[in-house]
This record gives sequence, C-alpha cells and structure tokens, in this order.
Amino acid sequence: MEKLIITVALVGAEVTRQQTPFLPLTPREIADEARKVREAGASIVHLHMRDQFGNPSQAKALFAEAISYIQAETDLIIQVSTGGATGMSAEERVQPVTLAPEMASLSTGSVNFGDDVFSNPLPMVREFARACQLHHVKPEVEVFEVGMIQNALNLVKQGLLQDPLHFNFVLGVPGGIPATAKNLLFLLDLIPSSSTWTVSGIGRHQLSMNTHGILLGGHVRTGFEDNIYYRKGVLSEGNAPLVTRLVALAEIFDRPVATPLEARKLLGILPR
Ligand code: KMH
Ligand code: ZN
Repeated sequence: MEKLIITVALVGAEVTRQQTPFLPLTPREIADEARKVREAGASIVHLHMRDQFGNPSQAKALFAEAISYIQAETDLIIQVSTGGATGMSAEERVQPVTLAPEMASLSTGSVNFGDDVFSNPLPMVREFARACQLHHVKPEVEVFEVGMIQNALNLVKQGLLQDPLHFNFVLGVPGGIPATAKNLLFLLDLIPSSSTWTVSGIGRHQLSMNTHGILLGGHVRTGFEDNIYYRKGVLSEGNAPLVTRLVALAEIFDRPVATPLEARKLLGILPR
C-alpha cells in the first residue's frame, strides 16, 4: 500500500480554550503546534486562524503570518481552510487562497452543522474553485454529505477541478453523514479510481475512522478541529499525541508514514 499521509487540522473554527487549554490560537502558537506535529510525523496542516479574541477569522494577514513561520521552520504542506466558520461571507472565506498556499479545502455543497448551516451554494463553490486554479492551489474536496461527491465530479466536467481529485471524507458532523464503516465504504464507491482520499471522524469517531483509512489504503486527518480527546474524558495534550498514536498504528498495519515531499508526489503537488 501507499505511504500514509497524515493531515492535522490544528485548531478549526469551533473549539474554544474553555473546552481545551491546549488549543493554539495565535499565529505563533499555531506555527509552534505545526512544528510539533511535523516532528511527530504529519505532512499536511489544515489551517484556520483566530483573531485576538480567539474568534474564527479568515483574515489574510493572520494566515500570512502563520504561514511565514511554518514555512521558515518546517517543510509541511500548508492547506488553508476556505470553510472558515458558518455564517462567514464568500469574500471573507476565500481570502487565504490569494496567498497561493499549496492546498486549500473546498466544500462542494451545503450541510446542516449542529444547529447551524454550513452554506456552500454552487456558484460560490465554483468561484472558490476558480480562485484555486488562478493561484495554482490544489483543492481538497471536503465531503460532509454524499451529494458533495457528485457536485465535485460536475466541477471536473465544467473544467473547474482537475483529475485526479483528492477527497476528505468528514464523517460524524451532527447534521452530516454519520461516522460508520458502512458509510465510508459507500462514499469510497462513488469516487473515481484515480482519486486520493483521506478520512476525518468527528469527536469519538476520529480514531475509528482514521483506522479504517489506514486499513483501506486511504490517508488520515486528525487534530483538534475534529476531536480534542485522547480517549474518553482525557484531553489530548496538544495535537502531536494524536499524530504519534496514528504513526504507531500505521507501523502496526505496515503503512509507513509519508514525508511532506512524498505526500506532494502522491497528491501531484508540483514543486514551486
Ligand atoms: N468550520 C466548518 C464550518 C473547511 O475548513 O473547509 C467548516 C470547515 C471546513 O472547517
Ligand atoms: Zn476546517
């Protein structure tokens, strides 16, 4: 099987310091956390930013600051979020793509998100896909619901996304597709065989979904955006312990972990 790409969603938009004191918030803290997960074995960081009050922000300057630290201190692939937080405008959300990072997330449909709606009307998705093309950014198609796969395939037909696609299946968001092995297999059946894919599980489903990803030859996403616990009732003391555990699992299942350079090759990200 291919080497395993570990992505870490370091901070997300929803988790708070009240929930975990280990959450990095400032660009400096986020970059320090990036360094630690790289040392633990990650090759991609999925980035969100927070303002000085800890609230989610898509401000270009905050991304630019964190990215400059991460690039100076690591060889990680940087994937910016275009999801931001529910309720943000398209203009707000697309800002970090204009920094021309190597990757950006791209959700290809709308979904209930707890009591909120994560709204991604198709004209906006097309605009984000065009921004990715303009800045030579590799999109990661975020799949929270099954219809989002067909939407992504339609974008390929429209020339707005390129084969091979890279998918991230996010299972277990309240309002989205539930985190079961059967659902993961169902989603996998719908993507082109040329695709690469990774899997994220929300909350207590993170480790089981990641394990399925390792066994099925996919890749895995961990991190505080999706889950803050190491095990039931025990907070993870940073993102790195979650990575270290995945590296150990990958070793058991004979999936050596990809370096960022190897991950770039697997994902078709060209050297800049
Ligand atoms: N914060 C969620 C509403 C992404 O980063 O692309 C959406 C999200 C997806 O986090
Ligand atoms: Zn995100």
